[in-house]
Amino acid sequence: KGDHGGKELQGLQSEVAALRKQLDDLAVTVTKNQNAHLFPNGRSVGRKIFKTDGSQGNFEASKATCFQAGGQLASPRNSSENTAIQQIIARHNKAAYLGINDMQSEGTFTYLCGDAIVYMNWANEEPNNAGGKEDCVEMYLDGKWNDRSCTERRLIVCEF
Ligand code: 293
Ligand code: CA
Repeated sequence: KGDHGGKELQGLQSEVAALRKQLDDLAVTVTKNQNAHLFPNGRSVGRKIFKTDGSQGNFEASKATCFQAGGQLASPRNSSENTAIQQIIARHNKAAYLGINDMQSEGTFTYLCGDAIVYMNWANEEPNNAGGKEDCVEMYLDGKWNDRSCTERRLIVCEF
């Protein structure tokens, strides 16, 4: 057999080196594309991406728009995600609905999947269910939350 095995090892080693180079190139390309598509209306937090298309709609329209885009309404699960959404809406000077509501059970706020919320950032005295008809949640420009009627017109911010 001689050094047949040695040649095979050499071949594999150069193949691994070539793949490593391809992976490095791919990482550069992905980062560049990420930066391009986040500019200027998106933000990334960990593996989550928040983005607006600049359009507006009521809660159901906003929810549908995000779903059709392959995402869902922005649903902040911690303060970093909340800040990312806040930066987007501040830039557009317009509050946005979150993917959170208490339609199912008054006073119990859940994500669209039905799970109870794990993070909240209510404004003072909220949620107050004003007029007995505030089942949706909007984020103000300062990042604080207010329960609100689902029929207002708000900036559409999705997460992916
Ligand atoms: C009431 C009292 C206000 C508050 C408002 C919102 C409506 O009008 O202080 O800002 O409700 O909670 O969603
Ligand atoms: Ca309210």
